[in-house]
Amino acid sequence: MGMAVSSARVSDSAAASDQLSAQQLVEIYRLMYLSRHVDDREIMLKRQQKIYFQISAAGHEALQVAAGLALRPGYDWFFPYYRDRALCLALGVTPDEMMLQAVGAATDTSSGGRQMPAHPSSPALHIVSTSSSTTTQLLHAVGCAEAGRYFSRHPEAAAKAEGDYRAFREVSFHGDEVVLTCLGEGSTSQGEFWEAMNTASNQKLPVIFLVEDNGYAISVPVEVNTPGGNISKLVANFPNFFFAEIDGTDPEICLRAFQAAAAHCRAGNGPAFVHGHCVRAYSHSLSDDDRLYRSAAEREADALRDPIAKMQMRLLREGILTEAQINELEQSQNHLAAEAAERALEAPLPEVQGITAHVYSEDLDPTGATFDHEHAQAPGGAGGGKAGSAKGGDPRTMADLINACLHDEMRRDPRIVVYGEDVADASREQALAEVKGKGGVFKLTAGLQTEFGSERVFNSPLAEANIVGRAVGYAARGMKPVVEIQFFDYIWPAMHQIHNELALMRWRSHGAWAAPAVIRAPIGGYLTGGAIYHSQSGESIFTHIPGLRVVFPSNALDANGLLRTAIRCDDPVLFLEHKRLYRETFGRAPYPGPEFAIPFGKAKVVRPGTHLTLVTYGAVVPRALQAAERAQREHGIDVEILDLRTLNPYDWEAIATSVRKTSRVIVAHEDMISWGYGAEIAARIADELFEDLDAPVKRIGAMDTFVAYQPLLEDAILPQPNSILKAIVGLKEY
Ligand SMILES: Cc1ncc(C[n+]2csc(CCOP(=O)(O)OP(=O)(O)O)c2C)c(N)n1
Ligand SMILES: [Mg+2]
Repeated sequence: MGMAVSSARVSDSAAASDQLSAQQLVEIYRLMYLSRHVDDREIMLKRQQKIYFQISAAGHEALQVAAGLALRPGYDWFFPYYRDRALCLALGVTPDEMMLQAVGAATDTSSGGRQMPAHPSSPALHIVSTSSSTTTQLLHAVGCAEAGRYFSRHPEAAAKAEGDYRAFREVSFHGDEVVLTCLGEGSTSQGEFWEAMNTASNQKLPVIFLVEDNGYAISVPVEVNTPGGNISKLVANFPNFFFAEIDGTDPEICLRAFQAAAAHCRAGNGPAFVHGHCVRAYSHSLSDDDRLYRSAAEREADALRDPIAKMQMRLLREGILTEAQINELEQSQNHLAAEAAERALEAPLPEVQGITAHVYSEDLDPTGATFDHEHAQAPGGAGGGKAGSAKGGDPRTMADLINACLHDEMRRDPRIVVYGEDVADASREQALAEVKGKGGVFKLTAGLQTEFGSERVFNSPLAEANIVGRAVGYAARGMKPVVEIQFFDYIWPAMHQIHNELALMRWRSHGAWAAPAVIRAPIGGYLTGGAIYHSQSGESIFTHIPGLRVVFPSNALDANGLLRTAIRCDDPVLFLEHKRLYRETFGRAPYPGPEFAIPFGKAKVVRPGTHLTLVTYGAVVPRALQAAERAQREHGIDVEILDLRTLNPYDWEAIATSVRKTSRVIVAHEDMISWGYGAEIAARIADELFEDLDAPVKRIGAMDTFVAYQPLLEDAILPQPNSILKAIVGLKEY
């Protein structure tokens, strides 16, 4: 199998024709052998129950070492997968670092004992923390490449700034750096593979996709995952790519391919796709036994293609090393691995007190005084969105003040990019000479592209995982993506990225990496006709994700101040905007100026009262206010209403203070009642405030079903002022 190159010129042909020196060949063999031996050493430790998991690069070494040697650690960027030991060794990760991760040591620099072995991370080498999820890393690589391009075109954006996340996000860029991301052939079945290829191709990004094709995805052979059995054939029509399909067991062929791929990328011609046919020399992992599903003949045929054996034969055949010299070299590498293992077994173990370290940023606290401009407003300046009005003026809607905040923050911080479905004014810029522009299906991003240009405000493909996955890559590189999911109802394709990547990046890398992006999502019902797929709630599914901040404002001013904090803070934030509240008369406010921020975790007493506490948020706030007015008027019941404003973190102190005062409490929300957000709050009140209660904790929420189209049904499904009033009266009389 030779190297088949198509679709692009090979600009690095001079390098490609150079002979590799004997010294280079020996170094390649050394790295390949070291990788295999670290694997073998780990397998021994696993059998002795001194480590707890093992997955090997065996059979992939030629491809990986070649990739590592063709690229530049600490200059280029790397998004590997869980089988990339040889790549990491070639980039400069040490056997010691690998063994420390295998034992789960406190001094495991990749994760502090949190991730399995072979899940590397190294800020110095630009290896971004990887998860066990197959293929999520590809979209991170795409976002990282976009960020690199952005910084090289806007170097001023890289400047450090105090007072927000930028103080803690290092930025480096060169203008011609390449991003490598790796995956197995089975993983090309994942939608995110195609989503990443789409954007890399469309935007001509300098990303090398390396498919390490060992013919199996655990026990599933390639033809089951890939129609026709060859991924290269399926991707061949993507524009702008350099393609190479190669014998991934021959490091020299591999090196040529990566040199050519890197040259194509560095020259700005687009991405590259290197498809290496290798072998899986061992089973999938030590938890797998391939004799259960592979014939002996097949396994023997693979053994004949083992890259280590082949390379050793070559060195002997070409007289580069004698048998004695090979033995000597191998012994020296065996020592390295053995000593690394010994040191790791002596290493200190992580302290249990440290378990929750790095769930959130420890540098910038979004609940702190930095963001408290609510009580001491900074002087206003020019700003305020499309109108560019000064602070004050007529009361404006929540939609207006969110739009104003986006304008203000984009003016202030050149690292912000805004993208999502339909968020641009018009992707075909020339149309803007004669049309007003779209600016989001709810017009929340209106005018941003017109003011800040198409590099900072643009439409994404119709693919939610693409939106969030790229945001992880952007943010890891130091940018601030403020992305939109068009409807909360369609956030689910992005769930994998949110749950396993965005929110976890910091904790799993023990603070080395973070992805402080903002996801804005219109949520909720009460729309009359919104029906099942435009009325969904579901915030508790996201408050159940450690590492993710969840914000849910009920009025224009809060939305403005909380979005500012979301954008400036150093944590990933899900910013939920209730569609019904976007343009309501309720909760309008004058523009508060470009520095107005509200800290997270601070509830607001929107109606003081003495008889009963009602804890709520979002679109239930105005409905609860209506119910409370009637309770006062018709029943003489004085209800205190707390608007939580942020759901993670939430203001326990405010809840406790109010409940201690009233001794009766209802938790009300629009989402379904069972397993809803109120269940947690009610349980905690019952647990910690039991002595203060004169009645059971009550909950109000939607019926346990989706929201129906017919308004009669919608009204019955969602909580209404009447049902809230009934609950208030019932609880007061309890
Ligand atoms: C999203 C996701 N689904 C399932 C798994 C479980 N899993 C781990 S590896 C693997 C097979 C991957 O095969 P391939 O992409 O060919 O890579 P290889 O391990 O062969 O190098 C599966 C199904 C996972 N880690 N992530
Ligand atoms: Mg495979």
